[in-house]
Amino acid sequence: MDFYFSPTPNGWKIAIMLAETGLAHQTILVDLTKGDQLTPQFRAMNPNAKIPVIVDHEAGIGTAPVSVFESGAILLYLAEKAGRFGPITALERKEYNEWLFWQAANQGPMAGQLSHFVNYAPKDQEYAHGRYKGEFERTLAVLETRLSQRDYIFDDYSIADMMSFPWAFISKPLGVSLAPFPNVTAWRQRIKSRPAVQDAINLYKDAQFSKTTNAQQNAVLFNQSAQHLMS
Ligand SMILES: N[C@@H](CCC(=O)N[C@@H](CS)C(=O)NCC(=O)O)C(=O)O
Repeated sequence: MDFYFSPTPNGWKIAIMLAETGLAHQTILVDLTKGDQLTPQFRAMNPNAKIPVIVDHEAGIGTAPVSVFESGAILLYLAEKAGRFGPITALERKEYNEWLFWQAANQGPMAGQLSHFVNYAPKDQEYAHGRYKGEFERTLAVLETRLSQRDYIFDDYSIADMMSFPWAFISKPLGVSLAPFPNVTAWRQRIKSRPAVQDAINLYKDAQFSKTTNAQQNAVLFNQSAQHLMS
């Protein structure tokens, strides 16, 4: 498999799963600040022009190679391929879909916008910053309640945890304390201490872009419009 990756929360989700399962793959570093994700070749794999993407050269469904985009879809695909960390029964599939969709539609976008206003946007935007901080904290409260009765989102560690861990992992640099969320704090620590998770969050760590990205890089990452996806 080819794994198109950048050391970001969405990249880590898949890096964790690949490290946990040991599925054979090569990691291809995508330089988001240079716009590698906007090329026609990349957009043929992911029309949304974002990492993560995998290309499976030994696909069990369809004709290989098969490309998969969206982290939740990739995690489900890999769980089925590995026969681990995913749903088995129809009822479990329903529950996994709920938590994977929840992350992709709620925690991820709210944390991503908070990160934008903390790290990259001009500083005088209190309303937007407060709005996304509150929304991110709201998603932490959802996890806090869920984790009050169990160690993981389901009974055992699974792709649902891999999906939601990365943004909780970096809550402090986002300016959000986990102190009001003791169950999330313990869950975060439980996951962080796994050797596979350590390997994943250290993967290409030096390639992480920082808040000092320059104006040209910001133009690639933060001033996209329809024209970037239609040429
Ligand atoms: N919903 C997508 C989000 C993917 C995403 O936002 N990826 C970011 C990195 S964390 C990206 O590739 N950004 C590049 C860009 O926006 O140009 C998923 O879960 O896979």
